[in-house]
Amino acid sequence: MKNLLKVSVIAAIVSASLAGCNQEQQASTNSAANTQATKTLTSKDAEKFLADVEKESVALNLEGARAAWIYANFITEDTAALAAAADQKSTEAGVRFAMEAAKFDSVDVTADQRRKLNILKQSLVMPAPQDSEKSAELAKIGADLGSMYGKGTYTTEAGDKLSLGDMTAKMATSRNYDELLELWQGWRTVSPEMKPLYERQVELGNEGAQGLGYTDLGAMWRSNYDMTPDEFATELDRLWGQVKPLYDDLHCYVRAELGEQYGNDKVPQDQPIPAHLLGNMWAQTWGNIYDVVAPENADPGYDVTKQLAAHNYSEIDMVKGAEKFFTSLGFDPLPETFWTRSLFTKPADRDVICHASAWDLDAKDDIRIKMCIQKTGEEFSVIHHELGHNFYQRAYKNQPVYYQNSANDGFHEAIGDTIALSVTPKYLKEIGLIDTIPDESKDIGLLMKMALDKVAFIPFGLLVDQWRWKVFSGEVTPENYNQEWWKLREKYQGVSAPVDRPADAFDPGAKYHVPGGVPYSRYFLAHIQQFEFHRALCEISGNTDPIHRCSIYNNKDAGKALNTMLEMGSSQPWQQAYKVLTGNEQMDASAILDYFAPLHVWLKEQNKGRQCGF
Ligand code: X8Z
Ligand code: ZN
Repeated sequence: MKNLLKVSVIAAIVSASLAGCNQEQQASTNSAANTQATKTLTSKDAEKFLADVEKESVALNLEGARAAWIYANFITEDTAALAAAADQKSTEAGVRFAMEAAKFDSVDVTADQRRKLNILKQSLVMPAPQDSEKSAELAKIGADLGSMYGKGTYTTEAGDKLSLGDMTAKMATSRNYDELLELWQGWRTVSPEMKPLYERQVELGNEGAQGLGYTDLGAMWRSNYDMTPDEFATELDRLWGQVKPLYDDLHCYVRAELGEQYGNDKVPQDQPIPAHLLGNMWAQTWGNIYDVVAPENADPGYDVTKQLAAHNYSEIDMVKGAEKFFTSLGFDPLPETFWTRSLFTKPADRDVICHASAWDLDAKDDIRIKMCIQKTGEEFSVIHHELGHNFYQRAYKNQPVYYQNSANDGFHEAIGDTIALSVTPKYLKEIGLIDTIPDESKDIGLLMKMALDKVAFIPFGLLVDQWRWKVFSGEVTPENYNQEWWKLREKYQGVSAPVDRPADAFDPGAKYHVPGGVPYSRYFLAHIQQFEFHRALCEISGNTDPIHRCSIYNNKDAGKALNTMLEMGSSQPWQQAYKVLTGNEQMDASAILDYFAPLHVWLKEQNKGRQCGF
């Protein structure tokens, strides 16, 4: 339940990880206590240890994944207790494996063994202290936080009881300032009660990470990228620095348009944008306000949500549509069990965790998604996103269990999005969802819609973990959780709380991944990577259109190249996997900047004479 991809001991052990030879970690975990033991250990011992762990993990994985699946599909006190018990068992095993793995730090082992040992040491997402009472407490907190979020509702002043899905749908289309404000504040009433649990989770998670030799849990999370934790933080800053000028121009233009819509008294033109006006509960993607900011004369003239309705698409039709894209590239169709075991719609009679996720129960072929699908263009993209996880899981299933993971966690998040970048007008016409392809004069509209989702997301993708890293390191203490959250929201996104927040507010808790304990930098990375993957695949497919009009649909060469990277799993440092597809060993924002270059020119022109910045 903690993990969106694989909810199991391997989730706990491997899923957030990229194995790497992180010397710093090796040294720090090589405590005096185990120096004696390391003298007598050999590579042969490592081989046996790794084989034993592999066996134990496979069994624990299936058990944990099943418990987590049932819980997430049917939230009750009982299922939460069962899931917590399974999670405790997995986490305790993970901690034990990590401690044992550290005993091989000074042993001369093969490169492959070293990689596997490092994976064991680095990749617990929420490590427990070595104390069974505390590990039980930590597991229970995780389940309780998940339940609070999953069951959260808000009853409006008019008396309607709304789920997050209901509120999300309303915020996408409402242009009523007060109604939006009520929904925005309403959802944030679910999180204050999470705060004491979250504080305790931070304490226990830190204690667990420190027991494994890390300074704190944030450092442990940052150690999964085949570079030192500090290098990783610097890398994120570098990438953000590349994108920021484009973001700033988008922000400036959108703020001006919102000023026209709601009045400059409500949207002051020299301040951050009120967070409830951007069409999304967290202001993380802005595509839903495309109609408010659409460029005059450049509107492509179709709306995927309306086209899905016009063609009577059901939720399953949407999933079948997304599957077809993958099979058109040469991937095998999803197994029959995917269709019978997945959850596609919100059940009327029970609480479920609606936040979309993709699962791999057995590392064979029992892959599923769990999603309360809404019939919108936005959700059509999310379905592609989820299936990207499933096709990745299937591609690496023949790797040893240690490597059954993406090259780094950004890759897992980027694959489905990469495919969704190929959902272009040409493709929509090909599958019969639209009748005519808008001509080039409409490109700015197309790019604007895409930028509202992709470019707007990037600072949000960065700040969630900037906040958590400060919380984990103790730089930010519980009294300041909420103020710091808004400080970062203003600094990176230029978005502010529309009203003073109550003293007990815990607004980070209103975002799934915080109570869910899911690291978030992965989405930031994915938004950079997916444009590099798209550019590379388009080149392979022989595309001659501008990159934003390229669709790799039906192109088997592109599918083959993609699969070559996917089937590597995490068997190599991510840089190697990256190179296989893009030719580069370093992430770079030039692909996203090239993609949006025509829009950026246009935005600069629109912003002439405006006072940008926040
Ligand atoms: O959580 C998700 C996916 C599941 S891994 C639906 N995403 C992030 C979010 O919703 O906040 C996808 C993009 C960002
Ligand atoms: Zn995802």
